[in-house]
Amino acid sequence: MSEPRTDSAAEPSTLAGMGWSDFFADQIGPDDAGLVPMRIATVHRARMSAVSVDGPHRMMLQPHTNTGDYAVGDWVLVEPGTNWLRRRLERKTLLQRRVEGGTQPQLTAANVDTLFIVTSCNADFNVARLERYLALANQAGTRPVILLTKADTVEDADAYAAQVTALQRGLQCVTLDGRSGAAAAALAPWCGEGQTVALIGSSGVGKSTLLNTLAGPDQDAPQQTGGIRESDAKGRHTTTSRSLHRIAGGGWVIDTPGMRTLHVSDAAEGIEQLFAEITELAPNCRFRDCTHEHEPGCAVQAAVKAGTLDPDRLSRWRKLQDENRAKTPVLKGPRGNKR
Ligand SMILES: Nc1nc2c(ncn2[C@@H]2O[C@H](COP(=O)(O)OP(=O)(O)OP(=O)(O)O)[C@@H](O)[C@H]2O)c(=O)[nH]1
Ligand SMILES: [Mg+2]
Ligand SMILES: [Zn+2]
Repeated sequence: MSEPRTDSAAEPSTLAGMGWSDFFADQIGPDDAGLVPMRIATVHRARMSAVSVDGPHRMMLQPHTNTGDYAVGDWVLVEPGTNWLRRRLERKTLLQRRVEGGTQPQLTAANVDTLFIVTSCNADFNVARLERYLALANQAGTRPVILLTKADTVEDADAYAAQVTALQRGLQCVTLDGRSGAAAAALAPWCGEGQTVALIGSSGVGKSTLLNTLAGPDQDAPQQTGGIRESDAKGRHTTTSRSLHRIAGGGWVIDTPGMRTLHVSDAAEGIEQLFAEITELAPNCRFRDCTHEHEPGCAVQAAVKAGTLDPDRLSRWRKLQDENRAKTPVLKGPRGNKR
C-alpha cells in the first residue's frame, strides 16, 4: 500500500544512498528472508510512514505497537506487499531526551551522522543553550555542526561564529542565509550520498527554511515556515512533527519541531567531551573527588586564577553537571539492585 507521493522521496534510490551500511546488513538473519529494509520517515501516535528504495510507504502496525518506540531515521524490516512492519534494526546513533513528566525518553532522531544545531544571529543566540545541544550530540555519538542563520541581518556574523568555535574543540560553525542556494553549497560537505543530517534548535531559527533549501526546488511538498516575533525573535512553533526528506543530489535531512527547553540527562560523557579543558585538568587536582570549588590544590581553580580557563565556562560546566546528576535516574543493576 503506497502513500500518495508527497515529496522527492518518491524517486528511486539505492540502499547505500539511503544510509544503509554493513552495520545494518550484519543484523539480518535467516528469519528475515524476503523482508524489505525501509527507513522511518514520519512517526505519529497511531501511524508511521517509511521510505524504501522505491519510494514512500505507509506502515501496517501490529496491534498495541507503541509508535513512541520508533524514531524518524530508524531502519525497519517490512513485509513486501502488505507493508507489515516486522522489526526495527539496532541504531547506529540515537538522539533522545527526557521530557518533563514523560515516563520514557522522547526519541528525536535515529541514525543521524551529523547534527545541525541551528541558532540565529539575533536574540536566540545563547552559548549556554548551545552547550546543552552539544552535550546531547556528543552523547549520541553524532557529529555536531553549529549553523548560524540570518547572517544576512547583521554586520558581523563572524563575531557570533568566534563565540561558537570556542565552545568545543574542533567544533565547526557555518554562518548562512538559510533562504539562499549558497546555504546548500556551504552544507554540502555533510550532505553527501548516504549521509543523514538532522536540524534542531529553537522555534523560528530557520530549520524548515533550511530544509526546503537543502531539498531543492523539485520537492513536491515543502515544509511550512512561519514568521518570528520581532521583539524577542521567538518563533511560532510552525513545525509540529519530525520528518525525513531527501536532499537534492545527496543524502537525507530530518526536520524537527522547535525545542523550548533542553534539559540534560544521561549525558555524563557528552559533558566531559564538551568541557575537555576542565576534564583534562581534574587529574591534577590534589583530591580525586575534587569539586573544583574551594579545595586546596585544585588545578581547575588554579587555571582560572592563571587566566587560562574562563570562569563562566566553569560555572556553566558546574550547572550542567548538577542538572545531569539530578535528572539521570539511578540505574538498576542486573538483579534489580540500585547501582
Ligand atoms: N533573513 C533571514 N530570514 C530567515 C533565515 N532563515 C529563516 N528565516 C526566516 O525565519 C522565519 C522562521 O523560519 P522557519 O524555517 O519557519 O523556522 P523553524 O526553525 O522551522 O521554526 P519552527 O518550525 O517553529 O521550529 C521565517 O520567516 C523565515 O523566512 C535567514 O537565514 N535569514
Ligand atoms: Mg520548522
Ligand atoms: Zn579541582
